[in-house]
Formats: sequence, structure tokens, C-alpha cells
Amino acid sequence: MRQLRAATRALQAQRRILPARPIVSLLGARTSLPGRTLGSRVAPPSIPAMRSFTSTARVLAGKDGKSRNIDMDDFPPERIRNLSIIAHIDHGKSTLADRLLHMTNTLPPEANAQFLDKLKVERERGITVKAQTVSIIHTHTDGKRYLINLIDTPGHVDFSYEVSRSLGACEGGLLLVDCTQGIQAQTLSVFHHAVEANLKLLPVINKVDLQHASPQETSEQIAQTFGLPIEDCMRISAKSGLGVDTVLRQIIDGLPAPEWEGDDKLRALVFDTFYDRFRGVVSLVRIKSGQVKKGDKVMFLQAGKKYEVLEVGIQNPEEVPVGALKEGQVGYLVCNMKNSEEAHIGDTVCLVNQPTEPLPGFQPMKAMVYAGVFPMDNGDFPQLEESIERLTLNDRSVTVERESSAALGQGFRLGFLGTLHMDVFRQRLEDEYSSNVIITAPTVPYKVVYQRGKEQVEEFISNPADFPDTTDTRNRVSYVEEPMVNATIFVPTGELYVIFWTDH
Ligand SMILES: Nc1nc2c(ncn2[C@@H]2O[C@H](COP(=O)(O)OP(=O)(O)OP(=O)(O)O)[C@@H](O)[C@H]2O)c(=O)[nH]1
Ligand SMILES: [Mg+2]
Repeated sequence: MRQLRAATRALQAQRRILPARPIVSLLGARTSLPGRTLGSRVAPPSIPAMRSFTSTARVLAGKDGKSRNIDMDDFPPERIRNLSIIAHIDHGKSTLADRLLHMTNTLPPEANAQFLDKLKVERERGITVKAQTVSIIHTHTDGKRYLINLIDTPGHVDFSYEVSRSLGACEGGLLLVDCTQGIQAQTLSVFHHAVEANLKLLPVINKVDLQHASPQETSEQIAQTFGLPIEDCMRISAKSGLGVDTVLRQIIDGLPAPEWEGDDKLRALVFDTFYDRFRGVVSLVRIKSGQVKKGDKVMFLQAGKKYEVLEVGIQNPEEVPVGALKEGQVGYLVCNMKNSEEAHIGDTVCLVNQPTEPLPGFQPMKAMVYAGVFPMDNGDFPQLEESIERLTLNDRSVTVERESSAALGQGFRLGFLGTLHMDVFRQRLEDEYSSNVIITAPTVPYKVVYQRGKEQVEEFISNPADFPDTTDTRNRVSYVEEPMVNATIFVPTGELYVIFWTDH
């Protein structure tokens, strides 16, 4: 437990800008700097619709005889399991998700491998960057049909906002560990996110088919680090399918069903959004209480806007419209929201005639690196603005503000969670919106502290152009701080000497 607490503290300390050591200590006379508000959104543009992105293929009723009628009344809360697959990068989350989809006949045998990695950037790079939700209907060993809502999450730290949001829609999770690697940095990080979100976790040891697999050692590591019983660790090969039937059984037997103690007014948590060029903003929601159906008048509490619901459905794995989404269920909601500004991740949807208090939303992420993004051709600025607005609807961890440069013209200063995140965002702009952009070298934010009379005033600078001339005493810059990471490094005892050796 002591180890666990130490790990929690270390992880909490990571990614926080600490009151860092002064790197410049100067006193000048400057009284003001051009101020900027980080995280301000882009104003809605008035330009024609462009190519847009939708995360699922759509099955319309009657098309190719494929239409399905799913009666959501068949799935009361006790017949629902909502879970995320969480792990370090490359430990096999998407492969396991695939395997579960095939075993439950949610996907036909000929479907693409790693079906949930739908974006071009994901297929090209072989990594997941976007959490994907899929609903599985599965007949359990007790002969009853269950609705399993599965979220495949990314493993890279730059996409950790996708993980923390996904956990808000779940009661349980599969904590996957590659037994050729053991517990790694993100295994610890996602474990703590899951504990904070009060999730029940099932430990799964993956890649036991590999020659140098060490499942016993990994089970012991899991028991020691997370306090999860060794006998609960399921040993599987997501690739060959070995042991995955046990995972499927344990999802039903070992994870809790959704619960709500309170009135039955509609409370739906918006945990993801994307833009569809025909239907506007589509929200993925987890119904905490009550129900929502086509024709209902709903209100998005944070946006303070009212809409009529045009369609609700589940992703199975294509979009299947259903009569209503009910307590404990996860699905999509379309309500003629055309302006992406009105969609807020973590917002609560209620019925107009049954107002409720908002559900706890999500902690916003803090940008770690900033870069300027400019159109190749200055005349393309309005299109770029709209593309960024729509893409950030699908990636809410990016902060956006306008910027202009003498050399590059009008553009944006975007904040990302890391340099991989930045590169993926650039590629998504190209792939999904055909936007060719110039992107400046990434920088970290600095804290500049000014002396104003007897008071010290802090300002965060994310744009090098705004950095004060610290040699000019009129600026009255007292000191400047840079971000630092307070990290704890965990190493197997046998490897400790390597660290010391490298250090010297
Ligand atoms: N031998 C073997 N390889 C596996 C197994 N599971 C996954 N892999 C391979 O491991 C690699 C990574 O698998 P993914 O499923 O993409 O891993 P992931 O955890 O989804 O990765 P991110 O989403 O990028 O974090 C792929 O090459 C898979 O084929 C397994 O059980 N056995
Ligand atoms: Mg993946």
C-alpha cells in the first residue's frame, strides 16, 4: 500500500507546472504585456460546410436488409456492463477489443483487423489516438442477453484525456498488461485514473503466446503494485484468442452493473462528440438516470441551449437507431446542433420540463506544448478556422487561440498535451479536412513574474513573440520560471545499476 500511495503521489505530481526554480532573476520597469487567454475557443465562422469526419459507418434502416431492431427495454441496468480497456501503449488493447467483437459476432469474420482504429493516422502509425465506443450484445452462460459497452482507449500519455473521459462512462475496466514488458508508466497512470473514477478493475495478462512471456512474474508484479489478487489475473493471448472467453465471462460475472440512487429524471453525461456534415454535432452520452427518445425536448446545461432530439442509437458497431436510451445505457444522440461551440464535453443533458443539477464533468487538461498553426495560403484562413473548430470537437484536449504573425499572416496558437499529439493533430487536419498547414516549432509555456510596486504579478507566456525582453529593466521582470516534472522512477531491482551507471 505504501508503494501504491507513493506511486499515486508521483503521478499526481507529474504534468503539473510546479512553482519552478527561477531561471532568470531580473528587475525591470515594464508594466504590461499583450495579454492572451489560454483555452479561448474560436468564434464560429460563416463559411460553407467542408469535408468532415464521422467516427462510425452508418447503417440506415432498410439498407441492404441490414437494418436491426434493438429493443433497449431488453437491457435493464442489471443486464448492462460498461467498461474500458486500459493499458500502456502497445499492450494489446485494440487487439483484445477486436477479439471480443469477433467472439460475440458483433463483427463478421472478414472485418478489418483492429477495427476500432478507424482513423488513417491510427492505421498508418499502428497506434490508437482516439477512444472508440462499441456496444456488444452477448448471450452469457446463464442464457440471458447482456449489453456490453466497451471503450477501447489509447495508451500513449499524449492522449490521456481520452482515457480519463472514457472512464466517466464506465463502472469497470480491463487492466491489460503485456507479460513480456510487465507494468509500465502508463499502466500505473491509467490504474490511478481508474481508481479515482471508482472503477472495478479486472487484471488481464496478455501476449502469453510469446516465447519470452513471463505471466507468473507479471501476476506477482500486479499483485504487489496494485493489490489485485494473483488468482484474479486472467492469462490470455488477444492475438490467438487463448483465454479470451474467460475475459468475456468475467466481464459479466466480475464487473458491477450500473446503479443510480435518486429520481428518474433524465441525466445524460456527454463524454465525447464528433461532427457529422449532415447531422451536425453528434454527442456520445452515458445515461445516468431516466431516458431520452426521439422528439424529446432536451437542454444542455452548460451551454444553456434547448434542442429537439432527432435520433438516439447505439454503435453496434455501426450506428443503429433505437427507440430510447435508458438508465445505464451508452449511445449517441443527435439533436440538430449545428454550432460546435455549443457542445461541451462533460455537459449534462436533461429534459426541458424536468431540470436537474449538472453531473460532475471532467477536469480540463493542461496544455504542455504550444505551436503556431498557419494556413499555407493566407486566403485559406476561414477554412482552417472551421476545420480546427470541428476537429477540436473530436479532440477536446487541444486549446485554441488566434494569433497573427508578420511573416505567416493570420493563424492559431494551439496547445497540445505533447509533441506526438501535435503531430497527430496536424496529420488529422490534412487527412480529414484537406488542410495544408505550416506549424511552428513547439514551445513550452513560461511563467513570467513582474514586480509591480510592492506586488508581484504572474503571467503565463506560450508564444515566444510575447516573451518580454528581460534585459530591458523597464519591463520590471522579477524572474521567469520554466515547467518542471517531479517524477519517481520505478525499476526492477536487478536493473537498478543500469540507472546509476547511465547517470554517471
Ligand atoms: N504475439 C502477440 N501479439 C499481440 C497480442 N496482442 C497484441 N499483439 C500485438 O501487439 C501490437 C500492439 O497491439 P495493439 O492492440 O495495437 O496495442 P494497443 O494497446 O491497442 O496500442 P495503443 O492503442 O497504441 O496503446 C500489435 O502488433 C499486435 O498484433 C498477443 O496476444 N500476442
Ligand atoms: Mg489501440
